Amino acid sequence: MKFKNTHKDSQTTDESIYVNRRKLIKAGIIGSASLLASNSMALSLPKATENSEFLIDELTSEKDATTYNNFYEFGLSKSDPVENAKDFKTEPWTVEVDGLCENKGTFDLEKLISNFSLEERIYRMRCVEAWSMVIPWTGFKLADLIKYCKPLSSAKYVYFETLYDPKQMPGQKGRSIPWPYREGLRMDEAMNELTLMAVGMYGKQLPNQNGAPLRLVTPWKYGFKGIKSIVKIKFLDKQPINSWQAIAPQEYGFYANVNPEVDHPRWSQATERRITGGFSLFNSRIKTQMFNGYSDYVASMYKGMDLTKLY
Ligand SMILES: Nc1nc2c(c(=O)[nH]1)N[C@H]1C(S)=C(S)[C@@H](COP(=O)(O)O)O[C@H]1N2
Ligand SMILES: [Mo]
Repeated sequence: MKFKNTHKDSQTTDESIYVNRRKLIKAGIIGSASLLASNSMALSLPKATENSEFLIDELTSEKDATTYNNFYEFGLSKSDPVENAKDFKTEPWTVEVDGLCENKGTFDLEKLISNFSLEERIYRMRCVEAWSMVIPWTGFKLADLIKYCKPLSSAKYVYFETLYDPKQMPGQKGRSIPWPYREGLRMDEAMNELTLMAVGMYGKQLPNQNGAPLRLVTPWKYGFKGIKSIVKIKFLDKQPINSWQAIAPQEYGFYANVNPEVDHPRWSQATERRITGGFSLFNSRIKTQMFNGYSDYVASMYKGMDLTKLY
């Protein structure tokens, strides 16, 4: 897949420091880079400012972020996806848009992406299993895709599905999850400026094990909301049920907002093990923040909701 160059800046910088557009910078959501259109994909990043007040947490090493994965379609252990997704075919790729919208159809991903501007953003990512990473994603805003689809006013939720192809995805031969993997967002969550459709990470095309060629990124929610290898997007008037909710509704809800005050029935969510890289895989335990530290961007969407019930 080729990416369109959507950004004027074209300086490169060290991976550990990035500076971004003013607004997102404030929340430590850094990024705004571009991918250059060329035969071999290349990424250009805005130049970082030394001693910037905007520096955020240390990035997780690319190696850890791409070899320690949950992607049950390729196996249940964290080391399975990198092994078993090697030959996964992500080109050509189509995305079906269906449900309560005007612009329905089956779209070629490469053409679809050319309608949107790509940017790079560094997000803290928190898995429900209480480990976390800091990852530089490249993607476009889901809001842009939604506008492109022209949803009807009756559309209240956006629903996503992963590819179902047991020949390529050996995990789908088992019944660990009701396949295909399913997720959903309320329309305001989907339109939130933090919500990205990622096509790359660490300045490169998404590796298969991280959800190539297109996956969802919602950094204020637990990792399982970040549905990978998306083939279908549907606009609904009713709240869908996601895969983990279907398996264990007492453990996994629809919202899946990171919340240190609401424990998982089997473990605490108050702290997390931050994976940065270096000598040991889990090198520090830190306090988990409400909405994973993104309250300024998302808390208003949940005003008046009982988050202990609507977890
Ligand atoms: N289709 C699909 N998407 C998925 C999963 C999965 O098993 N299948 N696992 C989820 C979970 S639990 C996590 S923590 C993230 C991990 O994303 P990463 O590999 O980029 O860290 O993917 C999410 N998306
Ligand atoms: Mo997860």
